[in-house]
Amino acid sequence: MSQDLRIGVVGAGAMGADHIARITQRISGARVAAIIEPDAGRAASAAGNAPGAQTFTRIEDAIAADAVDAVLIATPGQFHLPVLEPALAAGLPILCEKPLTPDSETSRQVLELEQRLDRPHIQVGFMRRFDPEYARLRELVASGEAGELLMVRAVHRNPSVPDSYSQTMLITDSVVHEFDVVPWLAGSPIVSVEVKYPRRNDLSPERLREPILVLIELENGVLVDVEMNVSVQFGYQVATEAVFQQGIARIGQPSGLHLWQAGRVSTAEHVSFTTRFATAYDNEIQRWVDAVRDGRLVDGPNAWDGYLVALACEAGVRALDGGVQPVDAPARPAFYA
Ligand code: ISE
Repeated sequence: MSQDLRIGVVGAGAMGADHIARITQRISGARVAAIIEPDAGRAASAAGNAPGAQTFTRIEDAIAADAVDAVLIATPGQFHLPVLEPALAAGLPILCEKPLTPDSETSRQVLELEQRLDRPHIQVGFMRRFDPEYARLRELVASGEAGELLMVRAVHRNPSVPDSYSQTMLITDSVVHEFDVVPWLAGSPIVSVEVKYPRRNDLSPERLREPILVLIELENGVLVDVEMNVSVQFGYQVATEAVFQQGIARIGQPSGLHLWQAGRVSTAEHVSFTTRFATAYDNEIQRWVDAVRDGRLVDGPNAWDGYLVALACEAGVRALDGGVQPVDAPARPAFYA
């Protein structure tokens, strides 16, 4: 492909606007050709960051106008299916922000539609796989340099959450990332999920019972504990400690500048995932664009990975009410190997 890839970005909320600015300013080989957003104000303000982009209110219209070569879906999860269906029917490559869809049944429908095409067309936006520290940790696990991986201790801390954030979103909007990245790091699928409740943070919004401790068991016996905490107040922190036979590896904590000054040591910390994972998002989008341009279409988590995460989320939501909840995943079809 000699011309820039023409991307249609669907949804110009916070994440969509961030991707529009990223594609325009930092990604090579692609441009935002269309912004698909029903809210005219949002569309206009995002278009300010995408010179030459057309605006549409429906993906079908952008496809009919032959305005796009590929689609980046950045709407909330419940709006993904109505965009995935026409984009797949048009045979367009897709980068779909997490989650693929909000439940395993609709994710399965997406898999069926995608398998009518010659090869996978959907990449799912689990950006942590593109974070350099996570990538390094994965290499360490795979190399065996520190021996076998035994357990993983993870923290996932948000300063606060919006009013729309509900109890189940602790799992479906937040731990969803660990459900993708942990099996990828450890090279083994999730077999069960359990949730424990420590003392509640009185500073949490009244509707939330949190923090929570999520225990994830992998098929290879590795046990993962995730502190999911969305009222931590001080900043945004995603960190992992991996315990090996012969060593300990830690990533993500702290993630900012260390400053020794005036008799104090201080470290800057992120306050949002958009800055904490800025490099990961840049890498993710550049690698997707490169893959689409050279015909591979996907370079990262695919729709089957998105489906596995949907199954884990359903177990996680059940686990909010107690018990060890199994995750029964079917074998990966050859189409998604
Ligand atoms: C948000 O939607 C994200 O995807 C962030 O990565 C995560 O840390 C946060 O908890 C979610 O609400």
